[in-house]
Amino acid sequence: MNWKKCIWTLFVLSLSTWGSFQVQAQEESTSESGVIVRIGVGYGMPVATDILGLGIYNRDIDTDGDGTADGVDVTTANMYGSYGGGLSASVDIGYQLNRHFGVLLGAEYLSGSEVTVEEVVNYDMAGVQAGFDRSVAYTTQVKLKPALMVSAGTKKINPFAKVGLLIPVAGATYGTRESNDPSIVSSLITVFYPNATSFIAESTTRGAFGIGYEGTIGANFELNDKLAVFGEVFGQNLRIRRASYEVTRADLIMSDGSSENVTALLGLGGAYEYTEYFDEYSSEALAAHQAAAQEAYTQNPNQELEADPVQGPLVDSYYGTKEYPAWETRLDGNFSNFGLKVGVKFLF
Ligand SMILES: [Ca+2]
Repeated sequence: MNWKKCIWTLFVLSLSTWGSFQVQAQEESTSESGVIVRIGVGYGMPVATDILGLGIYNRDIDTDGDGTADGVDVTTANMYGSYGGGLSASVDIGYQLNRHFGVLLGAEYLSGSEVTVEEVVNYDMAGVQAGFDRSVAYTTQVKLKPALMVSAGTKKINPFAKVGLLIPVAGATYGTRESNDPSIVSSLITVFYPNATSFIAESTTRGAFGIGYEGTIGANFELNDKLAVFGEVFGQNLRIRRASYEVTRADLIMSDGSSENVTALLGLGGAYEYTEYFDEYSSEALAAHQAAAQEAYTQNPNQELEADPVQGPLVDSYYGTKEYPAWETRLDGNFSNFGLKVGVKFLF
């Protein structure tokens, strides 16, 4: 009986000793602490939860059966999306405190994918596309990313998880609006510019300060004590409130190929060259701001605001210009995404 107990004890002891050797071996071969540099490239899909705008699809229909169009069937659809999808490149610099914990400060550049924000498309009875008016946009963005990283601390394949903040520090969303039928853009265009055949506008939207967050899981594949490659899955949740919206170009292209800058006339359609966004403002303050914009125009009328020298100025105020921005309450944009990143990690 006794020798059985003895052998059993030896067996358990040897197992645990073997186990502790294993742990020691891992601790010795896995780098403990030091400066980390991670360089990665990723691709994120937009997490499309927001309504960006409307898609309106008009199709000619024949209701009385005589073969000619006498009505229009309109299909209206929400356009969902996020401006946060696209290719990204990142650099993280940090410190591995021990086998398990590290702190990082990263910078990530996003080259955003193009998203369709709004569109109107007209189809004839046969379903052939005729006129369209389409707005698309893409974002470029630089984010700072402070994060905490927890690693399993294992040899060769070392799983990790990372949580951190997203702090956008630079970038903008660039929009392009194009139409091959300016009457869709505004019925006023056909009145004042009957020879206009197409319309193109470009815009820049800039954001106010905002913070998002990112969660990541992945694994380092350690090539040696100093060098690893990694793969990770990330999810970024980020919304940015608008600070300003600027129309940088609004041109009508005429049938003779010439173009006419109509930026100053946007106000006729309730859009403006330059808009600023506020959480709140009073009607009294807005009225004073608009009066100042009108007074400034009276003092210094600008020929650029005239649509046609014969017909005289269509716009009699600087409201909606960079000097006297139009005011709107805040909108925000969705920059969330979900994707994959691969890269290399150095430990110094
Ligand atoms: Ca008919």
